[in-house]
Amino acid sequence: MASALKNLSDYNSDNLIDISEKKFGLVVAEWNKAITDTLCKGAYDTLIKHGAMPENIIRNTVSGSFELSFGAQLLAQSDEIDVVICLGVVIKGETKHDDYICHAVAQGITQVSLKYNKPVIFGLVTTNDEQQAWDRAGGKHGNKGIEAAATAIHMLGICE
Ligand code: RBF
Repeated sequence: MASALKNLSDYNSDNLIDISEKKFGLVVAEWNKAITDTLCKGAYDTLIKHGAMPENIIRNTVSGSFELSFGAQLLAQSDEIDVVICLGVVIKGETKHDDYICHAVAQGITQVSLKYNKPVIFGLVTTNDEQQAWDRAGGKHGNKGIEAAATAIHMLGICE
């Protein structure tokens, strides 16, 4: 569903589990860094707001979104990590690179999630242009980093 129709940044924060002892892995792509940093801040602040300890949040960077799956695997394979959040921004260009990257990330992080039996959250913003990406990184369509963190907390509740 398009984020213009479904903006989860105002998620319902009732009945969230205690996450003070949960360990979070953030994997953040450096392509479109200004935007991914904003997504990351949204995710980090949301985890802290709901009781996560700063020392329980590990942030790793990867070069581009294509590398998110590998970055997720490095974190997910650790017994120390309960949930991984992947954040990237893929902007359409003149060629089909965006299709290949997005499909690879969707498949890759699904595989990691199933292999390590822990949630790996798909926080990939895929847009036609940079403005649409900013609209989803603190703009008129919310911040997908906030939503990714809220999804991570929700999934941890399901895993308990
Ligand atoms: N990575 C992103 O995270 N977002 C992009 O919009 C993006 N565009 C790319 C466009 C082209 C033509 C190429 C070759 C790479 C792009 N990448 C992008 C980087 C990609 O995710 C990956 O880091 C590199 O392809 C190295 O494996």
